[in-house]
This record gives sequence, structure tokens and C-alpha cells, in this order.
Amino acid sequence: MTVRKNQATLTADEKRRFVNAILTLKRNGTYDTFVTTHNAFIMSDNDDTDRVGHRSPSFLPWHRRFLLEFEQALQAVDSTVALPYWDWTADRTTASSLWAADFLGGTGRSRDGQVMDGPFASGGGRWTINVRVDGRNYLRRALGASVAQLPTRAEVDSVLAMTTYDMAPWNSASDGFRNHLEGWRGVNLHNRVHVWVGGQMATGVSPNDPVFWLHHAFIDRLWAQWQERHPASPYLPAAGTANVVDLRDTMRPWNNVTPADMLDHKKFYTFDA
Ligand code: CU1
Ligand code: CU1
Repeated sequence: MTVRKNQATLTADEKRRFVNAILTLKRNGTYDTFVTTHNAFIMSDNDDTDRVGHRSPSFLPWHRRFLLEFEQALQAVDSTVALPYWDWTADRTTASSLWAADFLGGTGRSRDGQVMDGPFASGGGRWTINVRVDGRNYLRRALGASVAQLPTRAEVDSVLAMTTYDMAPWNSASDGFRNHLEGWRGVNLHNRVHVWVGGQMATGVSPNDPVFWLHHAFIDRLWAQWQERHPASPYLPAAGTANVVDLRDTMRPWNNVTPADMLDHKKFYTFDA
């Protein structure tokens, strides 16, 4: 059974195996297919028409399934690997071990945002940005440059306290847990972290930065914690909406997956705490 751990507790060997599995997927082309898929959804998800991956109730089940597929690809390379999660309420500075050269590398240089250390620095020759939104083919970050503070534990708790999963108009204007967690309203949790990292993370091709997976693994864990705290609060909408993935609607790009299939993460993995 897969156990997803807090990245701060990984051993040197666990970090090395995770990084090496990612580099293998990059080398064989698999990694970039995930970037392409994510960007296609970002480009087509919008508030008024069909929306699946973002700005809509299925934001959480969609990313749960997307992460699961990536984790399974990693495990096909190295069966001991699981996605770690980044608790950005605790590891909230650029001095975190997350950003050390033996794991994800650090922030970009001031001139052009280019990440210069760690396994994903372009100078190492193993991490060319192929699926990109502009001409720059190197990983970029600007940690803390566009927004100074990552969300706090108190802000997370205020969102976990919300009792309704989602509500009309089922988009970025909605009240409810999903939209506050996604970050279009209120204290802004998920979106803010993308902007705090900056570079590709602030764009539709965000999975180009491997921190994407650790960020979303934590978002996924917050969803699981919310479900545990509100056992009587279902996924919504149940049925009958247009342009939105209802509980038992098929969720693109998969043709046999519905939100209902993704509600219980314990079918697939557990968390260390
Ligand atoms: Cu996304
Ligand atoms: Cu995201």
C-alpha cells in the first residue's frame, strides 16, 4: 500500500529515489505528457462553459486522479516511491529542506528566474522545459517574490471549517469549501502557493516544476481531512447541472472515472499522519 509522507520527513534515500524516478519519466517522454494534459485543461476550463480540472467542483477529484496516474508512473520505475506532500503552513521559507540541492533545488537567479541548483537546473542537462508557454526552456522560480506569505495554519483551519463542499454557480465565484481551498475566494490557499513559487508554477504548465506534485498532494490531503471532519457533507452537485461534473458524470480526459470513484482516497493510498 502506498503511504504518502510529509516531504520534511523523507530520508536522503527516499528523496534520491523520488528524484530519479522523475528524471526517468522526463527522459522517456512520459513526464511531458502530464504537463501537456494539465495545460490543455487550464486553457479550456472557464467559468461560463465546460469546466473540469479547475474553477469547478471536480477540481479536487480531477487532481486526485491526475496525481494517482503520475504516482503510478513513478512506481512503474521504482515501486518504493510515493508522492510526498509539502505542508506549506509549516515549511514556509526558502530555507526549507524542500528547496535544497539534494531535493528540488532553490529559487531562480534574479536576472531571469533560472533555477541554478539541484537536479532540475537546466545546466544539468536533464530538465529541459519542452511544453512551454514562451520561448524559455529552463525551469524558473521566484520564491516569495509575487506574494510574500504562504497560507498559515489558521487560514487553512478556517477553510476546513466550512461545511458545504461547493455551491452554485459552481465556478470561481462560488462560496463553499472547494472554491476557498482552490483559492478564487477568501484567504486563497491553493492558487496563492502557485504564485508564491512563481515561474512555471504560476502558469498552466505548472507541472514542469516537480513541486507541483508535492503541493497538490497536500491539497489532496486537506480534502481528505475535510471529508473526515464533515462526514455528512457530500460531494456536490449530485446531478442535473450543465457544464459541470456531477457526482456520477464522467470526468475528462478519462472515460471511466467519475467524482464518486475518487471520493475515498484510502482505496489508493494513505497518509503518514
Ligand atoms: Cu491544476
Ligand atoms: Cu494547482
